[in-house]
Amino acid sequence: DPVILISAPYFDAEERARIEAVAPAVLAGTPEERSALPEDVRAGIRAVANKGHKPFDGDQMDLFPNLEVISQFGVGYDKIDVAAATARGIRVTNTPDVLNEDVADLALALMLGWSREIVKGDAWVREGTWASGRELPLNRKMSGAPVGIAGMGRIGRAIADRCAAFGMEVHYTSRSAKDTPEGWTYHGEDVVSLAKAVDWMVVAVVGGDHTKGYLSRAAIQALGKRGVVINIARGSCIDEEALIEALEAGDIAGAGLDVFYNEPHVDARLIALPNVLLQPHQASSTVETRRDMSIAQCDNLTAYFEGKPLPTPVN
Ligand code: 8YV
Repeated sequence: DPVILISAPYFDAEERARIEAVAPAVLAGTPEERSALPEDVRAGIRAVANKGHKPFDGDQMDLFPNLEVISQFGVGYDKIDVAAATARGIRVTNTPDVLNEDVADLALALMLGWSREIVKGDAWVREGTWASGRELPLNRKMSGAPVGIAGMGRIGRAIADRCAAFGMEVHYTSRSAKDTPEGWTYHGEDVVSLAKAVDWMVVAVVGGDHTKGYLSRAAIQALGKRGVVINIARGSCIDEEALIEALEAGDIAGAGLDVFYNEPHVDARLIALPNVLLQPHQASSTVETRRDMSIAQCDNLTAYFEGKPLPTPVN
């Protein structure tokens, strides 16, 4: 009988097989499918393997009276109601660290892709514009520019290290000052002060209620006309309405975004803007890292079933 609930439809065959190698599992990827499971099946469930960004709240937890652990595929767990889990004595785990490098790589790809107009340049060649004798219009230098990292956690640090390798002047906000190379400037939690100091703003704070709109309207305005906003965190971490208005008005220069408020449905105004580089929430989506995330998810499930300490607990 199943003891693990696979609570999202996004697992590929290999990831699912890895979960099923831990213990027998049943897939119910939506709230409707979960409520439709027979009561005795629900009572047998002790663990949830979750993935993606659909809410898993207290009501969902209550469908499974013997649920003890929720193992998230991903570092972010903002869609799991952790307070509700804790109140029910349910442990939550995530998959930190293994994705830091890929997420940082995508942040730099967005920065370089935006500044050097990689997408436009590709079309310039393919569509024959170059062959017809027209040069690509000049674009913008990234190396050496001042960059703000909003949130100097593990991913923020991986981004900052890459920016430093490009000779960029690093500024950051964070809950506490970090042990950094000399010359990096700490702005406390003052994201407006950070924005005033830089042209590039990379959002790398954790998602969740307490970081909703972290990059505020005031911070976006403080970035100024050369400002470029990069987001690899969560759509909720930016005041998206203020960002769109600033982009449309030319108050800032552009944006490179991997995450959105209402993803996968991206605001039509963003799609219409030429100065925005868009990606489909793919920062951790390499074969190598997704395998490591799957293993990390299952390591937490295995540890739980063997009564060992959970490798990466959240609560
Ligand atoms: C994944 C992510 O898209 O790790 C995260 O927090 O946002 C991404 O790596 C997601 O978690 C897949 O479940």
